[in-house]
Amino acid sequence: MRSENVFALQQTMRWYGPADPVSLQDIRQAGCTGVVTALHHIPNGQVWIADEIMKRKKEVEAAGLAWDVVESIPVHEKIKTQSGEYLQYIENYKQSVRNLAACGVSIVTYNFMPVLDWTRTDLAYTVEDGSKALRFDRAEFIAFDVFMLQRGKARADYSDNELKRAEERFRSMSDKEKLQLQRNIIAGLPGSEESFTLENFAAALDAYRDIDAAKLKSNLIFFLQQVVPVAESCGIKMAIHPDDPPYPILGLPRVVSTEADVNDLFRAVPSASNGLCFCTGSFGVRADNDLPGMARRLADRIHFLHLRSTQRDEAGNFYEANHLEGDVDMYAVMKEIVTAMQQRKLSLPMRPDHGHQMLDDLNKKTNPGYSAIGRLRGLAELRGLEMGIARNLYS
Ligand code: DNO
Repeated sequence: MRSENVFALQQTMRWYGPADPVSLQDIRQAGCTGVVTALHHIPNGQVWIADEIMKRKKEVEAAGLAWDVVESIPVHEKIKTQSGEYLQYIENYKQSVRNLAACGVSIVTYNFMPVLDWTRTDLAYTVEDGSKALRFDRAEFIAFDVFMLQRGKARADYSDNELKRAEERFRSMSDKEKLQLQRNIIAGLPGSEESFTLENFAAALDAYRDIDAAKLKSNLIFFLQQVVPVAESCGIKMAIHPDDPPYPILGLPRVVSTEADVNDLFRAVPSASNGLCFCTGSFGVRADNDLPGMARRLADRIHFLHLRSTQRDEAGNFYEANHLEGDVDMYAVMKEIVTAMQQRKLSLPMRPDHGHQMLDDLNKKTNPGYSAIGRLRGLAELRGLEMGIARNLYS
């Protein structure tokens, strides 16, 4: 039972649209009141027209759900590198933001990771209970970078020990495993709007030849300076998603990995519409990210939450742990969120981010990380945690 005067999280799940094997009804039965979705069929860089937005909105509403959060309007690579028609792409982005506002959608999630969105090496890592999780294996990742991609400056990014381990791993892999690894890294995980082959991937990396972290951050700030005033004027909250994993990869800079990074963006464009998607799974891969402290200190700018945990080891590997286990102190984070919502007098949308493939879903074709039952388990656990904390604090 929820107390009427306590602000509680709005529970949502990501829905990939009509082709998603998880239906809107499944999501509703999981206890959600809304979905987070995007118009994945519109090519990256083009305007999302109102008709298309309304069509999706009506479809969601017909299932008894709301659509308040977009994840994501992708930021075109030309905007990140400030090349070619980037000013036109920024204009298109602004128009999509205006059209979403006119259709009553209020939060836009996006990221500014060069070339690749989120990155894992293994999409079916079996954990001890037999369910399957997503995993990042550092030796395999280095093996891809150094021996498969054969990136020119790759070796300089790793220690001798790491290179040795990567070489051993590479030698032990079959051709099939190598191909699978390559696909996992560059063919595009669910929600990534780009997909590469080994051939065109090198060219995509090359576009960043002269772009270091300072330049990428200034390109991001330029983008925000253009888009945030439009968002503010039409009541949209922009929510940047952190880098996953939260450090540079494949020689590409990443600039949304720490609290200091986020504060740079907030200082540069000090509008409440310039906000954050607080993703505990992404930030949580770095031991130096203090998640409860970040949830408290960044609270005013958090517009959307991805709640998930990861388990690291000393070798730099991590896998996606159960939502209440792993390195993220979900109790402490949730306490900050519940408190912040009462102070801000608003309900924040959240989604259980990813989940293990388990039970019946082990025999189904699922979007990696986005099967129904694992996310249902995560949501149920998070919902209970939230209620326990809220009752304890406010009743
Ligand atoms: C992965 C997702 C990301 C996220 C984008 C936001 O599961 O959290 O793909 O949607 O980075 O733009």
